[in-house]
Amino acid sequence: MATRDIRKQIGDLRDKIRRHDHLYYVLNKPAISDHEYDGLYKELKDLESEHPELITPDSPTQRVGGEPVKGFSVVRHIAPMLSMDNTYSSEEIREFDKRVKKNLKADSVGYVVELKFDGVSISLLYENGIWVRGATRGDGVEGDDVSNNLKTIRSIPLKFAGETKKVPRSLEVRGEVYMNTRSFEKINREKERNGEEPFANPRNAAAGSLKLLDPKMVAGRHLEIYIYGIGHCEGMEFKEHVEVLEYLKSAGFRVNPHFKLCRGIEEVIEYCDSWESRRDKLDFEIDGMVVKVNDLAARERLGATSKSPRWAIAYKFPAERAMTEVEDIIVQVGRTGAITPVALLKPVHLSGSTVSRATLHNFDEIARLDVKIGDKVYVEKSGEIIPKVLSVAKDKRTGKERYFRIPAKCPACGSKLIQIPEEVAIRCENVGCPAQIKETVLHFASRDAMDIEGMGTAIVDQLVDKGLIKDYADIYYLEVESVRNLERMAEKSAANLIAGITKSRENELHRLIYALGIRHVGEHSAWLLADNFNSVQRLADAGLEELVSIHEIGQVMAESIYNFFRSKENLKILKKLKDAGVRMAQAKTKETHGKLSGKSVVITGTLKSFSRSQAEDLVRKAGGNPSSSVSKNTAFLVCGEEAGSKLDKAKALGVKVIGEEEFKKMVR
Ligand code: 0OX
Repeated sequence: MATRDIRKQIGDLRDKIRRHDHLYYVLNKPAISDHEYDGLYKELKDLESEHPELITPDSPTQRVGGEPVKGFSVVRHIAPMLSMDNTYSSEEIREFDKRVKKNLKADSVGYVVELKFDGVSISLLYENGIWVRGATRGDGVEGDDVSNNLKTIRSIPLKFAGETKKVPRSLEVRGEVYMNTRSFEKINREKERNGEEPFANPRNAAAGSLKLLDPKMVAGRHLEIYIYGIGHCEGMEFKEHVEVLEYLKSAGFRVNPHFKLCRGIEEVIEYCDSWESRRDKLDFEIDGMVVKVNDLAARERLGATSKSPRWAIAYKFPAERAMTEVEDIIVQVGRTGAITPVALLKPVHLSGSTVSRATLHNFDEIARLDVKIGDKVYVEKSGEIIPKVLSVAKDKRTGKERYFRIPAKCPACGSKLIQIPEEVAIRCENVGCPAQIKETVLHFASRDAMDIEGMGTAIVDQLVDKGLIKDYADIYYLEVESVRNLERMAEKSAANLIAGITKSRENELHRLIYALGIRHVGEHSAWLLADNFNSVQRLADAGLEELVSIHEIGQVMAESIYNFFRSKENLKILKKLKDAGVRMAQAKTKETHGKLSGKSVVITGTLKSFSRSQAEDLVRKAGGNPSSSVSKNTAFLVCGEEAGSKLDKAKALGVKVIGEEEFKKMVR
């Protein structure tokens, strides 16, 4: 066949597949069987492998093409991704309306009310109707380029639908990636089977999946998306938000049908309220509604405050509550030996998942709530916070409820529990307590520490209970043979786990310092310690005075670090880590010092990883001068979330603006 014919055949097949993808993934109206679809796909795949020169990035076969990556590059959004003001009452919504009307000098304003999808905000960039890239919100100015992962979401068009009337030169589309309730539960069941920590909620599951480095794994997570607007647009004009939504729909994007153009604020409130009771009928989670001014010219006139646009507001639903019964109260032993009481509940459905335990924080809280075993209680779950017991329904008491007695002995090792003066917590002080070992190992392996995949509760429990490990250093001496026989451990997972452990030997020093589990040393302090000492040995040798001389290391933390390295037990574990080949040092970071030498740097907005003073300190360390006001002498502005007027001034003066990620790279 002539190349021209093959080109046409490939083009037709692609169009056909795109149309069926749209029918299936966007409109939920498949027109052919899976078998027929697979046939079309295979035909295209075969033709493309015979003619690889004809493969284009927008081909449906290129969705899961990317290989695993080491990390994501950072990209700058053309228009910043703004955040929204939140309200929790209809009164505040009425006040929002008053403000809008006053600013616009208008008697009535049309609002579009949408569902507020509880997922991960993303931005997709298209040029002339062809997919360019997709990125997370990040700090609003810059985000991670997660294109290969987003491409696995089949409802995201790689090319606008054929019938799209007009196509803009450049278009940034905004939406929310989410995981539906069924997929969320399925993935958590799988995670539990593999002995991994389940996700706390569908939002975390979606965020975690989007950050996976292997697109093939992301494809297996079945993420979905709803598109709710545009950021930047060049080469096309819109007058109203409803028109934008209609256009996006016509171009093939998945726009949720549940939005309403309301002609007054009372209609807005009514529509919002109607969804509060209907939300559980959806197969995904929403955490409220979004109210937006429909007229785009009016939006321009309203502009934005230092934090968010004046033309939109989120109406958040109150956290869901439910009543259930306390079947028992148990105590858990934490990493540091602190004992926490936990209520075991009769399972109850709450905010998209089943809740069967709730924290009671400490024994004072049990007394404050006056909660007994057998009580009916109200529980609440908001965001990723572990469910908590709000109050006891005392009118439902039958007289059969039992008091909970504070245990005298540790439930894990039987040691006597100790109440430390000035502390609310009761502690088990036995360093060999298996419950504490499990927690320290879990912390050591956790994502922000040594990041060892597969080292979840079910596996760690067995490793400790079977005596295969006595501390976290022992994990480096495990062999495939010894883990293969653990329950819920398939042949491949055993090899994967050992591979994960091996890989972690090379981790950066700050991860290791955080993983050691020194009391009071969080991620940021671990980072500072790594930067100042460059090796575990140097840190271990540091005296109290040297430790407190480091900015941000206070007396309490310094003592904790000092004591940690004076414990014979800990030194033994450190030696085992070293002998196992774990990287215990890093190259001196001095050469980066002076990178900002003599430069004036201004920081605005909220940064995710540092407080303002931490960030300024980093600037100083790199030789720069932190300043509080933007001028033409400012080298650059570091822009965090909810940036204020400094951002406007920097833009007006043409001062370079960078996001948090770029800043981190600069100062490290
Ligand atoms: C959502 C959602 C989020 C963006 C900045 C001002 C209006 N989570 O469902 N954001 C927006 O739009 C914002 N709309 C939504 N539906």
